[in-house]
Amino acid sequence: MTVGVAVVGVGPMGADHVRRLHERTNGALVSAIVEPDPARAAAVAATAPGSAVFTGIEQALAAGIVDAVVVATAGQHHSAVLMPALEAGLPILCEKPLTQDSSSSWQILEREQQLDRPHIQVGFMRRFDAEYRQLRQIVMAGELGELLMIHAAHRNPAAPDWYTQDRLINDSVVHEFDVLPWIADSSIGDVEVRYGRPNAHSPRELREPILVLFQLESGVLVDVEMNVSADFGYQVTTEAVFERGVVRIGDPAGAQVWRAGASRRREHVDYTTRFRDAYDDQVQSWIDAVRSGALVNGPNAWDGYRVALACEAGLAAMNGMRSQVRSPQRPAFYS
Ligand code: ISE
Repeated sequence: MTVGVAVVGVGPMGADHVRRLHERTNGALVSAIVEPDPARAAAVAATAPGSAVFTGIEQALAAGIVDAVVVATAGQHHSAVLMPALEAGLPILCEKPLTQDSSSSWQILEREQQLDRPHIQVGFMRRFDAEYRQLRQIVMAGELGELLMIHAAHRNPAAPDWYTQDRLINDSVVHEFDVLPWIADSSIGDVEVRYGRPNAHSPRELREPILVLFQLESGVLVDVEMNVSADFGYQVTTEAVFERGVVRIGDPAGAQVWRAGASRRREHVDYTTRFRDAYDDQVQSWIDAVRSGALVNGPNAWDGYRVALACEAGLAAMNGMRSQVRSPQRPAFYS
């Protein structure tokens, strides 16, 4: 069976998914592109010949050509796409965040639980990155003793126009709130935010870089430098400190060239290249899960909800409060 996928929202992320599904994913085709901007829709549809263009998810679903849905609109529009897709009983890969806050995420969980099993996978693609996976394995195997601390850096070259202060948490640190507890196999207890010296090159309305500190229930202490005006390139690194060693991941691969008294290695400039393999593996394994009937093979809506709770604590922490992350009971549906 070839899975006909509707990609909803074809900004940079959605357009990247369309290309990936069309060019590099086995067992899938882009059957529908849902996008209200006609020029953007036409430009992206041209990269996936055979796809039909719609302005709303309901029309695409009514056309009877959609087996699965990728949600790549801005986060505040996710609920409006997730609800009809769940209503139609379709498998969904939803870009992060699941929704814009925990109460709307909870509504999604309630609706999803009316189905026979989880249908939503959340696009926390870092869980498919080979180095994060290796680090998790080292933690799980205990080969370096217990994990004690994690130092992470998440640096973007520059913030886009639409980037606002809350996005430091909801759009960017959201990844660390998912992947670092996953690596450490422990939930976030509380969150604190400290501000660095302001970067004169940051957009005026942004107060950053920030240092996000969180303690996991296991006691592991995590610090994340979130910096969206790093200028030199796109860099996401993690250094994990164990009882008997240190593991560092995320440094650029490829040739290191020594020349004229200096050594040089290329750095990434955006996430689509830094995490290209992780995105490809995520989408391929989701399509495989859809074809096998498993529907989800990766972080699910419950994970998305837990991260939404962490983001709320992170937003409160940006206002100076050290904030506890609520830890509700996981419904049996997600176990
Ligand atoms: C963006 O939305 C992403 O998901 C990137 O991975 C992240 O590095 C960036 O900060 C976000 O704005």
